[in-house]
Amino acid sequence: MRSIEGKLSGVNLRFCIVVSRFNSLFSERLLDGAMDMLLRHEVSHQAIDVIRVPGAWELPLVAKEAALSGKYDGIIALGAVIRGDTPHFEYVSAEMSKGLASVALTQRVPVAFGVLTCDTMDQAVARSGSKGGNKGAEAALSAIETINVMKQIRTVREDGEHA
Ligand code: INI
Repeated sequence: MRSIEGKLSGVNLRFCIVVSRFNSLFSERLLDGAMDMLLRHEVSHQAIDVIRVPGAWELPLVAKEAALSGKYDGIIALGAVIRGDTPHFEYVSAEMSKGLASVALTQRVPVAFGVLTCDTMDQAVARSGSKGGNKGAEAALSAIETINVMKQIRTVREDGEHA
Protein backbone atom coordinates (compact mmCIF):
# COMPACT_ATOMS: atom_id res chain seq x y z
CA MET A 1 0.00 0.00 0.00
CA ARG A 2 1.26 3.44 -0.71
CA SER A 3 -0.39 6.60 0.39
CA ILE A 4 -0.32 9.70 -1.74
CA GLU A 5 -1.51 12.94 -0.26
CA GLY A 6 -1.02 16.62 -0.87
CA LYS A 7 1.05 18.65 1.53
CA LEU A 8 -0.29 21.97 2.74
CA SER A 9 2.72 23.95 1.58
CA GLY A 10 2.23 26.81 -0.83
CA VAL A 11 5.92 27.39 -1.47
CA ASN A 12 6.59 28.09 -5.17
CA LEU A 13 2.93 27.69 -6.14
CA ARG A 14 1.27 30.20 -8.48
CA PHE A 15 -2.40 31.08 -8.16
CA CYS A 16 -5.10 32.86 -10.06
CA ILE A 17 -8.05 33.99 -7.99
CA VAL A 18 -11.08 34.81 -10.13
CA VAL A 19 -13.63 36.79 -8.15
CA SER A 20 -17.03 38.13 -9.13
CA ARG A 21 -18.06 41.74 -8.49
CA PHE A 22 -21.72 40.79 -8.11
CA ASN A 23 -22.61 40.56 -4.41
CA SER A 24 -19.19 42.03 -3.66
CA LEU A 25 -20.21 42.49 -0.05
CA PHE A 26 -19.61 38.74 0.19
CA SER A 27 -17.17 37.99 -2.61
CA GLU A 28 -14.63 40.52 -1.31
CA ARG A 29 -14.75 38.84 2.13
CA LEU A 30 -14.17 35.50 0.41
CA LEU A 31 -11.17 37.08 -1.31
CA ASP A 32 -9.82 38.29 2.04
CA GLY A 33 -10.15 34.75 3.39
CA ALA A 34 -8.48 33.18 0.38
CA MET A 35 -5.56 35.64 0.40
CA ASP A 36 -5.02 35.15 4.12
CA MET A 37 -4.98 31.37 3.74
CA LEU A 38 -2.56 31.43 0.79
CA LEU A 39 -0.14 33.84 2.48
CA ARG A 40 -0.19 31.88 5.75
CA HIS A 41 0.79 28.79 3.77
CA GLU A 42 3.81 30.56 2.33
CA VAL A 43 2.49 31.43 -1.09
CA SER A 44 4.38 34.50 -2.30
CA HIS A 45 2.30 37.66 -2.73
CA GLN A 46 3.84 38.06 -6.20
CA ALA A 47 2.64 34.58 -7.13
CA ILE A 48 -1.04 35.52 -6.84
CA ASP A 49 -3.05 37.24 -9.58
CA VAL A 50 -6.55 38.46 -8.75
CA ILE A 51 -8.94 38.81 -11.70
CA ARG A 52 -12.36 40.38 -11.22
CA VAL A 53 -15.32 39.43 -13.40
CA PRO A 54 -18.86 40.86 -13.49
CA GLY A 55 -20.69 37.90 -11.97
CA ALA A 56 -20.61 34.19 -11.24
CA TRP A 57 -21.74 33.43 -14.79
CA GLU A 58 -18.43 34.78 -16.11
CA LEU A 59 -16.24 32.72 -13.74
CA PRO A 60 -15.85 29.58 -15.93
CA LEU A 61 -14.78 31.40 -19.09
CA VAL A 62 -12.16 33.48 -17.32
CA ALA A 63 -11.00 30.50 -15.25
CA LYS A 64 -10.52 28.59 -18.50
CA GLU A 65 -8.46 31.38 -20.03
CA ALA A 66 -6.32 31.47 -16.90
CA ALA A 67 -5.85 27.71 -17.04
CA LEU A 68 -4.91 27.82 -20.74
CA SER A 69 -2.31 30.51 -20.08
CA GLY A 70 -0.16 27.94 -18.30
CA LYS A 71 0.81 30.57 -15.75
CA TYR A 72 -0.89 29.03 -12.74
CA ASP A 73 -0.68 25.86 -10.65
CA GLY A 74 -4.22 26.41 -9.44
CA ILE A 75 -7.28 28.59 -9.79
CA ILE A 76 -9.63 29.71 -7.04
CA ALA A 77 -13.11 30.82 -8.10
CA LEU A 78 -14.95 33.10 -5.70
CA GLY A 79 -18.42 34.59 -5.77
CA ALA A 80 -21.87 34.57 -4.26
CA VAL A 81 -25.09 33.54 -5.94
CA ILE A 82 -28.12 34.33 -3.84
CA ARG A 83 -31.65 33.16 -4.58
CA GLY A 84 -34.13 35.85 -5.65
CA ASP A 85 -37.77 35.84 -6.70
CA THR A 86 -37.19 34.27 -10.11
CA PRO A 87 -35.46 31.10 -11.42
CA HIS A 88 -32.38 33.17 -12.36
CA PHE A 89 -30.43 31.70 -9.44
CA GLU A 90 -30.84 28.17 -10.78
CA TYR A 91 -29.47 29.05 -14.22
CA VAL A 92 -26.49 31.02 -12.96
CA SER A 93 -25.47 28.58 -10.24
CA ALA A 94 -25.93 25.43 -12.34
CA GLU A 95 -23.93 26.63 -15.35
CA MET A 96 -21.27 28.28 -13.18
CA SER A 97 -20.64 25.14 -11.15
CA LYS A 98 -20.69 22.81 -14.18
CA GLY A 99 -18.46 25.21 -16.07
CA LEU A 100 -15.87 25.37 -13.32
CA ALA A 101 -15.82 21.59 -12.98
CA SER A 102 -15.37 21.31 -16.72
CA VAL A 103 -12.38 23.69 -16.68
CA ALA A 104 -10.64 21.59 -14.04
CA LEU A 105 -11.29 18.30 -15.83
CA THR A 106 -10.47 19.41 -19.35
CA GLN A 107 -7.44 21.56 -18.47
CA ARG A 108 -6.20 19.31 -15.64
CA VAL A 109 -5.66 22.33 -13.41
CA PRO A 110 -7.18 22.38 -9.92
CA VAL A 111 -10.08 24.82 -9.76
CA ALA A 112 -11.25 25.38 -6.20
CA PHE A 113 -14.95 26.12 -5.78
CA GLY A 114 -15.32 29.06 -3.43
CA VAL A 115 -18.67 30.27 -4.66
CA LEU A 116 -21.52 30.63 -2.19
CA THR A 117 -24.88 29.39 -3.43
CA CYS A 118 -27.33 30.55 -0.79
CA ASP A 119 -31.05 30.87 -0.27
CA THR A 120 -30.69 33.92 1.94
CA MET A 121 -28.37 36.81 2.70
CA ASP A 122 -28.00 35.48 6.24
CA GLN A 123 -26.56 32.25 4.88
CA ALA A 124 -24.07 34.24 2.82
CA VAL A 125 -23.07 36.35 5.83
CA ALA A 126 -22.47 33.19 7.83
CA ARG A 127 -20.18 31.67 5.18
CA SER A 128 -18.14 34.71 4.26
CA GLY A 129 -16.29 35.25 7.49
CA SER A 130 -18.55 34.64 10.45
CA LYS A 131 -20.05 31.60 12.16
CA GLY A 132 -20.00 29.37 9.09
CA GLY A 133 -16.34 30.13 8.46
CA ASN A 134 -15.02 31.60 5.25
CA LYS A 135 -15.57 29.53 2.11
CA GLY A 136 -12.90 31.50 0.29
CA ALA A 137 -10.31 30.42 2.83
CA GLU A 138 -11.50 26.82 2.61
CA ALA A 139 -11.27 26.90 -1.17
CA ALA A 140 -7.72 28.27 -1.01
CA LEU A 141 -6.61 25.49 1.32
CA SER A 142 -8.27 22.90 -0.93
CA ALA A 143 -6.41 24.35 -3.90
CA ILE A 144 -3.04 24.03 -2.15
CA GLU A 145 -3.74 20.43 -1.18
CA THR A 146 -5.06 19.43 -4.61
CA ILE A 147 -2.16 21.02 -6.47
CA ASN A 148 0.27 19.14 -4.29
CA VAL A 149 -1.54 15.82 -4.66
CA MET A 150 -1.49 16.25 -8.45
CA LYS A 151 2.23 16.95 -8.29
CA GLN A 152 2.71 13.83 -6.17
CA ILE A 153 0.82 11.65 -8.65
CA ARG A 154 2.89 13.03 -11.50
CA THR A 155 6.22 12.37 -9.78
CA VAL A 156 5.62 8.97 -8.16
CA ARG A 157 7.54 6.39 -10.18
CA GLU A 158 6.28 2.93 -11.12
CA ASP A 159 8.25 1.38 -8.26
CA GLY A 160 6.56 3.66 -5.78
CA GLU A 161 9.57 5.90 -5.23
CA HIS A 162 9.35 9.58 -5.90
CA ALA A 163 11.20 10.70 -9.03
N1 INI B 1 -24.24 36.93 -10.40
C1 INI B 1 -23.75 36.53 -9.22
O1 INI B 1 -22.52 36.39 -9.08
N2 INI B 1 -24.57 36.28 -8.17
C2 INI B 1 -25.93 36.41 -8.28
O2 INI B 1 -26.63 36.18 -7.27
C3 INI B 1 -26.47 36.83 -9.51
N3 INI B 1 -27.90 37.01 -9.64
O3 INI B 1 -28.64 36.59 -8.77
O4 INI B 1 -28.35 37.56 -10.65
C4 INI B 1 -25.58 37.10 -10.59
N4 INI B 1 -26.04 37.49 -11.79
C5 INI B 1 -25.19 38.06 -12.80
C6 INI B 1 -24.56 37.02 -13.69
O5 INI B 1 -23.59 36.27 -12.98
C7 INI B 1 -23.89 37.66 -14.90
O6 INI B 1 -22.84 38.48 -14.50
C8 INI B 1 -24.85 38.46 -15.77
O7 INI B 1 -25.99 37.70 -16.12
C9 INI B 1 -24.16 38.95 -17.07
O8 INI B 1 -23.68 37.87 -17.85
